[in-house]
Amino acid sequence: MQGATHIEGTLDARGLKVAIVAARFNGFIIESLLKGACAAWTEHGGVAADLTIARVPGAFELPVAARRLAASGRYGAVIALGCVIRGDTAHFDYVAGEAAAGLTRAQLDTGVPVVFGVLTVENVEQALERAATTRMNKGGESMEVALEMANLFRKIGA
Ligand code: INI
Repeated sequence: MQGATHIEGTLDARGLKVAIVAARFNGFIIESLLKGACAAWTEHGGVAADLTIARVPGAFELPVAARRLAASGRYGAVIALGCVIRGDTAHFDYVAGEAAAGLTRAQLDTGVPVVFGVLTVENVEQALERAATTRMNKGGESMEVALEMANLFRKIGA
């Protein structure tokens, strides 16, 4: 609407600090997501020194680490990368559900954007499809969400 104040975050990584917390479980998928996220970071002008990458055992550990990183006040956004495959586990619903609920809580508790870069898929094929490094994958998409949200919050201010 004309006359209204429109605010939107850009994808500019310059001057921003972002943290990624990545699970080691299903590591072959996670490394591809991480590659995608790092490629997007560089593509949008980010420098390596402004990016922190923390590792946790599995998706279930992502929320507590994401919350700690977010609460540190050092980052404009935090990205959680994980991969939960239904076929692998009877506790898929617990791991995936708690990761989603915990990451939501982490961002609401801290006011820092926490991006849900967790694949929740039926099988390895679906995971590989979403993690392919030949094009923008879930890791790259997650980085772009982090940049947009961090820049939006910079515009909104405290
Ligand atoms: N963690 C994952 O990230 N993905 C999975 O598919 C998975 N499965 O299949 O169990 C998984 N389990 C480990 C879990 O995240 C915790 O690390 C573990 O339960 C210890 O808290």
